[in-house]
Amino acid sequence: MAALPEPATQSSPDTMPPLVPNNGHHYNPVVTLNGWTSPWRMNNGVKEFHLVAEPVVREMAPGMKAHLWGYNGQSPGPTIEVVEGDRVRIFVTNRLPEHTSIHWHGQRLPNGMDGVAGLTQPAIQPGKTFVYEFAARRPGTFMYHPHADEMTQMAMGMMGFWVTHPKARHPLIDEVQRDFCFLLNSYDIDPGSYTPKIMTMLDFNLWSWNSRIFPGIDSLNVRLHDKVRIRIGNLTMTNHPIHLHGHEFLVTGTDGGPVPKSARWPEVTTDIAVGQMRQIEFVADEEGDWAFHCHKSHHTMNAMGHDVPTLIGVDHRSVARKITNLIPDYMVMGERGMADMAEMQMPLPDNTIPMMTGDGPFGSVEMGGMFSVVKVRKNQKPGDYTNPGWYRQPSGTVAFEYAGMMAEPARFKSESGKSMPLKQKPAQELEFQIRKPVGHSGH
Ligand SMILES: [Cu+2]
Repeated sequence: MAALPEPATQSSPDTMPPLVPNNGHHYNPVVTLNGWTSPWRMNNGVKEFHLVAEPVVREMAPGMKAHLWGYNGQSPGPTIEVVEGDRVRIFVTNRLPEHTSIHWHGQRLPNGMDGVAGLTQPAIQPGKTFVYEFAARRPGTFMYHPHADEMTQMAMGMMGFWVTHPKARHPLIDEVQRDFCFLLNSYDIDPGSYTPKIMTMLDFNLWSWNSRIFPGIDSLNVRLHDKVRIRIGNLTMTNHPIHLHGHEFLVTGTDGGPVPKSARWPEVTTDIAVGQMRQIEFVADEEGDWAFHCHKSHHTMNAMGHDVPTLIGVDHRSVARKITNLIPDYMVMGERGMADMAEMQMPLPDNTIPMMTGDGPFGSVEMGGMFSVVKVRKNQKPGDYTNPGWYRQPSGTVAFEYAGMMAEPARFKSESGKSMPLKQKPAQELEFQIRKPVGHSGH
């Protein structure tokens, strides 16, 4: 047992079933969205894990692969799941071309185990293995990531989730039937290329959950009336207001610990700032396919250019005719909005997916990025996480097209200005003609 534990690797980007503990304290294990939990071995009462930092190929969605850095074959790395009070030993082997370290975000631990290269330990050089060892003192929701060349290594996908279950019934940690977790991360990968641009600071083009983008993100499948917990950590460079349809939830915990019951309030959207984690909980008591997504509308899009002019209302048919003479494949788009993007068959470069896509039972969902669906079903068996397919709404409960007579709309006549009435009547409406200046002295 003195030797290193065999590192487990995962080649599939699918959501793996929960890892039910076969030794130690029993708990309801988490399900990592499009991820997995690391197995461990017991060694004289210590839970031993082996993480290998290495280059990986991550399928971000069917049809798009990224060359990332991660742990044990995937980005993010495996979820580490332990119980409060467990003594944990983690071997970290570095197979990257540069040095690294791992910081255990949110943990109470001896200072020298905090993983800040240069500050609390020497960096782990390529080819070397370091050992971290501490007790999981506090139950809750945590994450891990490098604290060495952090900008590069996080932009390349190095991160993972950590859950510490309470060792006994905890007054602030409820038992739940479903416990999901995932990290918010983002990449800047030009269409047709494979490696993230690590110098990007804000204008990322792929907004992902566990390095997956819609329609590559699995649905969260639960049974009607299940109590559901979803744990989310943000390792991007901006905040994400995460929004659930059809239910209200409580924020029951953060990476700082469980929230006192008196301090919880209902939400349908919770903002998760950079470096924060949120635990949300709700009773899934409405059957259906409920959208679950970041509420920043640009974060539910896939690779797109942002420096494109708005063309709504512009008639550019005559321009298009001239361009088509030069570029026969040229397509007019954007005149009526961008929804055409979801359906158009424009040739894409290899290794990218459309900006907005995803076929639902009623047509294109016109989404990408940070979007998934919580599927609540009466017939979902306890412990069954398989996808039940599309929800079939009872007849008469789906929005439908009005086929009656159209009345002339009654226009509301403005009566504004009563609270602070103007002294004089407003000036007559004027029509302006704007001429742009020509050169320095022109008007
Ligand atoms: Cu977002």
